[in-house]
Amino acid sequence: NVPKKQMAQVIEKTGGPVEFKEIDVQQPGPDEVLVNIKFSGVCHTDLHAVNGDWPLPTKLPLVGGHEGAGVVVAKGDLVKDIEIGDHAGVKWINGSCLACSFCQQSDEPLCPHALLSGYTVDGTFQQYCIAKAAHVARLHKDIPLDAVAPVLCAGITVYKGLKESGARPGQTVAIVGAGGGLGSLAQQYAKAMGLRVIAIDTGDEKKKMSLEQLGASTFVDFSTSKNLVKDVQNATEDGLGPHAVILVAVNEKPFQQAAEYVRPRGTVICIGLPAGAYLKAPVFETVIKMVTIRGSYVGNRKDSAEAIEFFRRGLIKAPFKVVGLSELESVYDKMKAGAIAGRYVLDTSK
Ligand code: 8ID
Ligand code: ZN
Ligand code: ZN
Repeated sequence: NVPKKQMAQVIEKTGGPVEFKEIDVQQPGPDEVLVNIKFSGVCHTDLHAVNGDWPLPTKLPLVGGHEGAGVVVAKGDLVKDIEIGDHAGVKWINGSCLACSFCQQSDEPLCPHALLSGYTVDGTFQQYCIAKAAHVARLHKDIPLDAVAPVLCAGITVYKGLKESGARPGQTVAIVGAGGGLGSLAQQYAKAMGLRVIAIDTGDEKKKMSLEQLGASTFVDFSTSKNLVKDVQNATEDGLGPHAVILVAVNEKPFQQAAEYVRPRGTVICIGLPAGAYLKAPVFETVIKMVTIRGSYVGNRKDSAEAIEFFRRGLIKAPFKVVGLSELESVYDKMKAGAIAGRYVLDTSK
């Protein structure tokens, strides 16, 4: 018995504010499921959506959110492989056409018809959310729904980014923005993959979390370091720099520094999406060091399943704080201030 009405966080116009209010529960279409969202992570992407930071417009009015974990409560006639009562995750990729050349080669994030949760379709900052059945993440019932929520965007994205970097066990990866949502999970995935981690971020809380909880071997504070390039390179055994750099900061500056400290033959993976930012790298060093610079965008369904399986096996433990769905605005305020170590997760019952 699905209710007709529910609570949601809605923006009516770009720039906000978010309003906590009652809205209708929607019915799933033939190839869709309706998921009773129990917990949803808050990703910096949700704040970019409110602010209108990117050259891609959102739907309006908009229910944000794309790290939703919950229970399937209704499904369309065509949905055969997921049952009511099953646990499921609503991800950033809400659906894709499954027919274009990108979908055919399992690059669903590149599908020109991809639906984006909490951006081009309503997302997980509501109690009942619709997603295409083909794309919802299947969650074992032994997985806690609060802790897995951040894995559904942050986890999948950094797991994919680490794979794209080509870094191998025993090598060193620098994670830039290491204390945030994506960064804290990136440290744990990197560790689970047998990589050494240099964490780059700022402040004592993020430093302590990185070194004591997440397994970083070194923390470099970007706001107090006198020479960031040297400090990062000196954190590697031979002083030649990390084999890979994972950029998850929401700031243009590090996107212009990474190619300078990455190791010869190293790879820079761009994931963070600061508004209006440009990549910059010295041509001379990039050429003679044979540096690779590439973008990485969420992950496909297989990447998602793999990232969730790492979590289910107990390899990924990243700190998160739970507050009510009604408190989203205050989470955005902390996020704007860069004051969140790890992730906030919203409990949709509060
Ligand atoms: O698929 C993708 N490419 C994808 C998926 C999900 C999220 C991309 N993103 C993007 C988001 O849209 C956002 O732009 O990744 C970025 C990071 O998201 P997040 O982890 O959810 O943001 P956060 O929790 O606010 O963490 C950002 C961290 O960056 C640090 C901050 O201190 C914070 O801990 N940071 C900043 I701002 N400037 C820095 C700098 N110069 C920095 N860390 C190091 N050096
Ligand atoms: Zn996200
Ligand atoms: Zn497609």
